[in-house]
Amino acid sequence: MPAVPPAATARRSTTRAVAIASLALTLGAMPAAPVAAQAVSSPAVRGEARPAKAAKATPAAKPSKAAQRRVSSPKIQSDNAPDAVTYGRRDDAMALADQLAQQHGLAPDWVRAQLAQARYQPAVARLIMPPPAGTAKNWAAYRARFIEPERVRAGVAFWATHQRWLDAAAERYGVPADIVVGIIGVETFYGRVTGNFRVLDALATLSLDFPKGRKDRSDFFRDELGQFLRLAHTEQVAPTSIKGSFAGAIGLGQFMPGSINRFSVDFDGDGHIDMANNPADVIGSVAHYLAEHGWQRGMPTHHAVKPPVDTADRAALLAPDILPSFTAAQMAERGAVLDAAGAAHPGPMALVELQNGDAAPSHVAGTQNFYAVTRYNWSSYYALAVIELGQAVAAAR
Ligand SMILES: [Ca+2]
Repeated sequence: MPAVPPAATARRSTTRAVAIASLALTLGAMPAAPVAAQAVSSPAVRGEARPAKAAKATPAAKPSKAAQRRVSSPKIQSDNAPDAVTYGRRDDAMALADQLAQQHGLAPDWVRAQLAQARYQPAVARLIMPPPAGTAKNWAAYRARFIEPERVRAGVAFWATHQRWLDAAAERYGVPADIVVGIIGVETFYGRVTGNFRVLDALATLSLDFPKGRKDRSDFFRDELGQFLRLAHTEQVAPTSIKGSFAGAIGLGQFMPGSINRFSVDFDGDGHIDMANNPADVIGSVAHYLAEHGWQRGMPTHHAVKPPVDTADRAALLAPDILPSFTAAQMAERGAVLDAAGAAHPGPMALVELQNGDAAPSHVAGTQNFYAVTRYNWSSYYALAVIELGQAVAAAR
C-alpha cells in the first residue's frame, strides 16, 4: 500500500492548497487545483483505506476573516485557518446537487442542503493520484504486507466471531469463508483501517475538484456521490455521519456506494443494509458480490503452472492478461506445464504473471474464480493476496 508522505510535507502542502482554495472561493472563483505534493501509489480506487491526518473535521472560519488574513498576510503560517472549504457557496456544487437529485429521484432542496455541508479535502485529492512512475511491481513485497502474523491472527479472531455468517454466506452463495475472510483482511485489516474521511467530503472533492495530473474520473465520482446520497436517504442516515476511505469506500468491505446499492444484501434480515457497521451484512454482501461477478461454487481459484519457455508462446498466453481465455489443452499446446488438477480443469484459464522486481516473476493459472476476485479490485496482485491470506487464516485456525 502507498507510502504516506512525511507528515511535515503533507501538512505544508495541505495548508497551501487550502489557502489557495479558500482565497479563490472568497473571490468567487473556482478553487485552484490542489497541489499534488507527492504522488502516492493507489493500487486501485477500492484499495485499503488509510487514516488521514487532514481528514479530521475542523470548524470552518467565516470567509471574510479568512479573506482578510490571506490578503493582509499572504505568507503561509501555522494559524487557525480552516482546513476545509465548504461547497455551499459554489454554483457548480449546487448545479450538481440539482442534477443528482433528478438522476436519483431525490428532493433537490435536500440534496442541496447535504452538498452545502460537504468540504473540500486536499488529502483526498492527493491520495487519488497514481503511484510514482517507475515503481517496480513486486509480488513478494506486496504479499509480505498482507500475509503476516498479526493480520493472520486478526483473521482467525474475525472468523471465530462471525463463523455463523461466514458459513451462511458460503452455503447461500457458494463463496467459501476463506475468500470472504481474505477480502476483508486485505481491505481493512478486519476493520482496523476503514477510513476516516467523511464520505460526503471525499466524493464531493473528487466530483468537483478532481486533481489535474491523472485521468479525470470525476464522472465516476459524481455518480458515486449520487449513489451515496440515495443510499443515505433510503437508510435514513445523515450523509455527514458516514466515514470511509479517501475514495469514498465504506466499512469492513470497502464497498463504494454504487456497489452497495447494486450488490449489498441485508444478510441478517434486520430491515437495513448497513455496510459501515454490520459485519453480517458485509459478509453476505462480499459473497453476493462475487457470486454476481461469476464465482462458481466449488471451483479452485487457480492452479500451479510453469510458463512456456518459448517467448512467443509465453507472450501469446499472457496477451489476454487476467481474462481466462485458454483451456488446459490450449495452454499445454503452447508449452505451459500445469499440475494434475490444472490439466484436468474443465473451464478456461489465464496465465497470470506477477512481477517480483528484479527477481524472476511468479505465475499461476487463474480460473474464472480468480477472475471473479479481481472484479472486487482489478489487480492480480490483490486477488492472489486475498486468496493466500484466506488460506493462511484457514491454516491457523
Ligand atoms: Ca442488515
